[in-house]
Amino acid sequence: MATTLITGGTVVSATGRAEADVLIDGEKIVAVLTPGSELLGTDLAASVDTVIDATGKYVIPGGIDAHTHMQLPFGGTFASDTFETGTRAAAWGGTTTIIDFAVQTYGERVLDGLAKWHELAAGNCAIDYAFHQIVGGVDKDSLAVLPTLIDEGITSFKMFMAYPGVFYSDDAQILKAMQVAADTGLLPMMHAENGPVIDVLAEQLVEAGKTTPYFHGIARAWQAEEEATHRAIMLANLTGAPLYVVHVSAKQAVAQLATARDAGQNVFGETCPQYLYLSLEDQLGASSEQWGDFEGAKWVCSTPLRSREEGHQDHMWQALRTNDLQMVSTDHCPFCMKGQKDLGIGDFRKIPNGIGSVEHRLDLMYQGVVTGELTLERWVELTSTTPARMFGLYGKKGVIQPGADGDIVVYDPNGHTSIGVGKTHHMNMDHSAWEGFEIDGHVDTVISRGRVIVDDSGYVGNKGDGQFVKRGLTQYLI
Ligand code: DUC
Ligand code: ZN
Ligand code: ZN
Repeated sequence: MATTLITGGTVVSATGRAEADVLIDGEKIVAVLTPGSELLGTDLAASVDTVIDATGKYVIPGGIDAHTHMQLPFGGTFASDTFETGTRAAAWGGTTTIIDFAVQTYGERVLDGLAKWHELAAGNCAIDYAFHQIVGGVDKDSLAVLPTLIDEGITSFKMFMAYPGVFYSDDAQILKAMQVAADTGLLPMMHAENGPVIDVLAEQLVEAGKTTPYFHGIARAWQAEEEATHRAIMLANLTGAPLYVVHVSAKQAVAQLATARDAGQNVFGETCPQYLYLSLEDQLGASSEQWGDFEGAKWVCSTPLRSREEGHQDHMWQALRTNDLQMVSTDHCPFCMKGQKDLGIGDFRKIPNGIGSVEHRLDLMYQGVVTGELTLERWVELTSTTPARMFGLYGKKGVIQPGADGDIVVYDPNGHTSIGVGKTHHMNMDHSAWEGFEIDGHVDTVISRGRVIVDDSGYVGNKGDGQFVKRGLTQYLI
């Protein structure tokens, strides 16, 4: 088994940092050593297969992106990253595990949807992967099958309060599924937006001739997010189930989560880089020579980008500091402008919803360290350690300690990353939602289960290196 020693770096965890050398044997971390330690011999470097010099750099646990949608069927098309292209892009950006959403569409059986997802991913991934289950039809069959998912290593499932006629669940369905969660330990995840209300507002806007991407953000008002978040919290409270709210973007929704958490309820929230950096005014309202006022379609996602004037972005950063929000995932759901997003020219309701970010999450969040929004430790906690604990991977993933997988990123705080098509961009999309973003740091080396998959020469891994990981129950409950 090959051995690798990472020397001279600063190992950063969720709780602190220290100068330390990390020894990997085969796929596992076997030692974290004080520099100069002779515990394993007087010249350890001479006895290992590979030495990685991390002097002046941070050594962090590989990123875990707990919210991706490779190949998601949506809006009459499919998310443009396959498991192959999407996980390779993730690797470039220092993410060594994704948790993707297996999809049960309405009328389909959950286990058939899950089998399809295994088929799509198996043998194609550059990094390890796990699944949540989307339940697009809460019915007798899906309620009966949900508990059996735990043995499959799928310990969380997502429901939608939005998208009537597509993935939507009504309150009665949500209540029943949450009862199952309360009984079994499954973690329900919620897309919390009041879909029926949004659909009426969207229809009224389009009828009034307000059809550009900007109005996607107007139709998906923060009140619809706050109301649904509150309702989901109440249903969880009633049933005793925990609750994880995905892609929180409205400050009022954060307040709902914070109130419930202060009262001792097991509710959690993630946000995404787009809700920290981008806005209704600047992106959804953008125009360009190529696309005119359809330019904003690049940033059509749901929940939507919120108004900067209303202060949502600053509030999201604050909530990450105070742990009112616990994690940052991407909701990676890429669509090209040509042939996909352009389906919605003349009617924003037909724009496939989603932004591609899986490659850039670690960098974008590191920039928050540079600008003073986050500490280094909180960066690691938000992007790796809490995702591992939240979704039953901790110990194997999310931490640099003996026994854990050798999933490690060497990050250079003196490096630089320019994001954009033709620069740093490996996702299968014809544009970047992050074009022009400059990061004062750089992913230098990425190691996945002991194997270097990204180094100075670029991506050096192979399709199929990544394995399916069975997850345990959440390790994050109060
Ligand atoms: N939101 C998105 O932006 N895309 C896919 C599904 C979702 O909930
Ligand atoms: Zn969603
Ligand atoms: Zn999503």
